[in-house]
Amino acid sequence: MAGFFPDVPERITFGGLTSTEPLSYKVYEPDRLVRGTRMEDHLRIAVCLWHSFSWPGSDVFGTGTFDRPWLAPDVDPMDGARARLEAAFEFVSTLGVPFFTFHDRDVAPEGRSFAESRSNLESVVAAIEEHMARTGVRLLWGTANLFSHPRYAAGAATNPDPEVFAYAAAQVKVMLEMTHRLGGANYVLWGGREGYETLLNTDLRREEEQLARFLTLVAEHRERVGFTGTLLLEPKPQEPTKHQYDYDTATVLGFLQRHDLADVYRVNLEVNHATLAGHSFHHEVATALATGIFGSIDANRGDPQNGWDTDQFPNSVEELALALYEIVRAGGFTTGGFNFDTKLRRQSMDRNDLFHAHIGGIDTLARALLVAADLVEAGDLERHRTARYAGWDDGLGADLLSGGLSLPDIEARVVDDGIEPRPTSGAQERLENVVNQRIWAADRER
Ligand code: XUL
Ligand code: CO
Repeated sequence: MAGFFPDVPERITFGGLTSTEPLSYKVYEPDRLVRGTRMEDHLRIAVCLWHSFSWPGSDVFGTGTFDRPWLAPDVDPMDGARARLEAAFEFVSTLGVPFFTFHDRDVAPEGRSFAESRSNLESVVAAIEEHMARTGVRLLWGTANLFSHPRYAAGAATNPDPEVFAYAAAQVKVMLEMTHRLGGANYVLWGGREGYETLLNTDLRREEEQLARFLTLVAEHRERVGFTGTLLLEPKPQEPTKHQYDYDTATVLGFLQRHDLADVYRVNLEVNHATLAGHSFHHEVATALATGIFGSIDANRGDPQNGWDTDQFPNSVEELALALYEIVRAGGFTTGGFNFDTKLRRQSMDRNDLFHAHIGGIDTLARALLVAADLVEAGDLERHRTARYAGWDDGLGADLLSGGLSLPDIEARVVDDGIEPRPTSGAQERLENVVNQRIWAADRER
């Protein structure tokens, strides 16, 4: 195929587990029905334009290593932006996944003024519109980059300078409108520098108030323009800041409830952000689902030996199967999906490494979905959980929850009824065996 990936077939197809073709899916079959829903519609996979097409492979010790001609210093930035879109849409449609995601500044260069940046973005969005119409690829979410430019060094909404707040608010207004124009299913706000480097110069009370005002303005504008997609906050505990306010799901929920925003915002959970917060990814997904703020997922993982955000492609079926079990059990995504906010390793400099990385991640998700569907269908975990809490459905449990009993009433009941609780097994190891059995069996046909 001509274009940026000349030696890749026009479409990555399903080859199956015995295939020796590296550029084929081993498990992912978009049309395969899993519990009555197509695999593609369960997973709603997206490719991100920033790490995959706008990052040159630089790190804090070295410059870019990747073959990304549109990023070369002698290329006019707007010509580069158009070339990048050609390559990105070629990639996404060859991969055969339904969605992409982008920040305003990944696709269009920053201008010399706010108005010039907006006009750059408008013309690139017009080109995106054409690529979307031509390829059928859709937008899972848009977002504004409020962390790269030096003006945002001390945060965007939480900056001590109100002019920075205003600039960021104007930038989000534009990008929310662009996301709406492109039919985006969600809009994400990752508070990259909404946090602090040192408490010695930070007014926590003011910064919380500023962030709440900012998010209220965004929610109001969503209504004003009639954007029906979901607004998502992306929890992360730190990096680049020492501390990020959207630390984890529970912290975000508390913040939303304090500011009457819990009905409007949901969370975009990232696997390694959970790890950095000292949680399992399973914990973050289960917490978001239990509290009604689950939205979408960034599927990239960390490295267990590193304390920073390596953004690696997912490769653990177990980790994702546990998360997908919660998602499938709860009825699946509504507007969310799995976004590959993933980075190649710096040495993966062949063009095709981008394909190998995504294919592996997508197959991992597909296989995790089969495990999750099997676990839901078999019902062992659900039956155990239901039986474990059965005491709360009626009798004493229902009376305790109804609010009709005071502590003295409860004491009397313990004495009068001769209550003597007997501990029962939590059966953790048996349940872990159930999960493993399904992982080992996941490829039998259903
Ligand atoms: C950073 C991160 C971001 C957001 C979008 O850790 O995950 O790429 O997903 O701004
Ligand atoms: Co992310």
